Amino acid sequence: TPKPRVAVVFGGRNSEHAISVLTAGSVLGAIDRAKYEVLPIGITADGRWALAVDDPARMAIEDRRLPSVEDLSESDTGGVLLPVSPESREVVHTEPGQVPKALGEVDVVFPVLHGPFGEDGTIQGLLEMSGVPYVGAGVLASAVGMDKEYMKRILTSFGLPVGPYLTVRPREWEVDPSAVRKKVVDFGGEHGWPVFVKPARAGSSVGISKVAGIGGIDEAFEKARRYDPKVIVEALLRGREIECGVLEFEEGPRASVPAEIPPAGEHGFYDFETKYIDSASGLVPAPLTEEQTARVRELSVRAFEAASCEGLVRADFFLCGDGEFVINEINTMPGFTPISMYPRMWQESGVSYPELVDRLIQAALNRRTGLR
Ligand code: G1L
Repeated sequence: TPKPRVAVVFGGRNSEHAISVLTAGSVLGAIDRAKYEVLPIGITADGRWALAVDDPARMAIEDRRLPSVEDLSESDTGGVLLPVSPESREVVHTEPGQVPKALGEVDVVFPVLHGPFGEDGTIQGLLEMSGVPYVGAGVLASAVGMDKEYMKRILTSFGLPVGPYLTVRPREWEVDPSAVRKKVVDFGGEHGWPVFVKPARAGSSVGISKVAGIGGIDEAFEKARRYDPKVIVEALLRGREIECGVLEFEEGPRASVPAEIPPAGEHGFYDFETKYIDSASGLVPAPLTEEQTARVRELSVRAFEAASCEGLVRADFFLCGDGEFVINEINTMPGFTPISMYPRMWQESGVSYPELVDRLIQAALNRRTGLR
């Protein structure tokens, strides 16, 4: 029987292009070539889709230079790969090594894309239309994972503890900014200063401000609104930062050993570099009691279920002074190089990086052929 063709789609038009290429390099290096045929598909910074060289070594930082799809493309596909129905696959099937003309020519897609059009449900929708299974969260869970407001609403409705927050919709700010200022001041008065002002939907830590009082509100809103006109205000949660990975097994989702992120440096919050590059500082496993460990693992699996996740999710918590966990966010596309927290938590739980990649691909392949 022919090997399943796995398309690893990476790059894209976003500020985290290089992180995506680095991650795709790790994934490509870990996929079992005896079991799968691999198709690396890069999206250039200006949005062209291209078959990339299948050489993980060229997808690393070299001479302090970040990798980009531009330097890796073999041949353009001539635009976005079009969705085709599964039936037309026989007609258009491409030989190994050739440029595919449609997304339907692959058996499973492994998306490694950040931010808008990557982890927000849009590429997942394109893949649904193509009839191609893909690794990770579906349209709904991806969109929920991207929108801090709906993430909190859904987690809350499933009985999960979330921190205090305020949503400011686009028109509210546009029509009556002084009413919004008052709401934020009342919120700060009730939950304490500083508060965080964040774009409701943004891939990473961009557009976030720590606001100490009324004077900082306008600047923070202008900054957040550059990324999303919907803004969320959050209280500063004091507590230890604990993370936990959930992975889908044949029998259902399971939680990894949790990890602890030591208090952040100068930015005052867990910034982009810490998250994707410098995750080596995380403690795995987190020094927690047996009860705390059991609790955070249980909450993580419940968060996976609440958002209808598939494949995997990383759930991030604060362990507050009262001993209670508060869920800060879920991430359907967590940092995913071998030194990132999610793979490290699974490594410590007995699942190696290549095993993790294989499990995720298998879960995706089983999905369409099984019940869905
Ligand atoms: F496909 C998975 F496994 F679901 C998956 C895909 C992508 C997990 C994690 C990621 N991560 C990334 O793509 C990224 C961290 C490079 C950007 Cl969101």
